[in-house]
Amino acid sequence: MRTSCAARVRMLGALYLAQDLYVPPATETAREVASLFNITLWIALVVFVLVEGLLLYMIIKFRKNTRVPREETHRGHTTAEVVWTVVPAVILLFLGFLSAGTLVKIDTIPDDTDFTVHVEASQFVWRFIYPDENGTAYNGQAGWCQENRARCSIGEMRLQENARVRLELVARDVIHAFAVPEFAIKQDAVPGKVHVSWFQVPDVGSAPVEYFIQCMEFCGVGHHDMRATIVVFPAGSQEQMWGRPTAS
Ligand SMILES: [Cu+2]
Repeated sequence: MRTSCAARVRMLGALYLAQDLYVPPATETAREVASLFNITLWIALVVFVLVEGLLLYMIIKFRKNTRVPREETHRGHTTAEVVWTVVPAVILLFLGFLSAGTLVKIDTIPDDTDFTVHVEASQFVWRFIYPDENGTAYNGQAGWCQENRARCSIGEMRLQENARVRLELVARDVIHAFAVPEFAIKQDAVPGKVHVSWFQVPDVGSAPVEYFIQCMEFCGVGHHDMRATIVVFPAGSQEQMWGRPTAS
């Protein structure tokens, strides 16, 4: 059978979209989130097939002009009502129980993070301010970036592999949301507040690896373009890390 050109284009489009939607998890936490997502998806799929299958069966069996014997119809059915209340409740409790550990892990900032990166969101850029050479975190001091030029970057967060990073997120104008799909983290940056988050940087081979940051709060006309990257450098490449020109 020959496949038409339009069908091939549609197939390629579907494959491209599917590939684009799938974000391979890069951290331990992201892998836990992905497995929770997969478990939820499979349960939802079974429920969907069951419910839609029953619906289709009912639509066909009790369609107009079908003479159904009176004894086959029901008005109220206690057992069925108990089953369709208890089963979803058990499923939800099971999923809640399963997710609780990961949720607490994501929301609890570990005491042993290696350093803090201050993340400033503004329409429509991400700015990253790192600790100074003594490891002192940015304290809001004016002129920090001018005095510590190498310790600030725009549009690119530079990190060494394997570091446990604490994030302090602030917004300068409107609400933004800092999201790294491959790390499964997403945290709002709200004007007037400091939100904290954390992640463990994955290991990379011998060359730097880039991960994608996207603002996930509709923050204005340039929202779609409010992207940045996390560049992870192999251990021991401090010079390469800070020798790069700052992206703008
Ligand atoms: Cu934004």
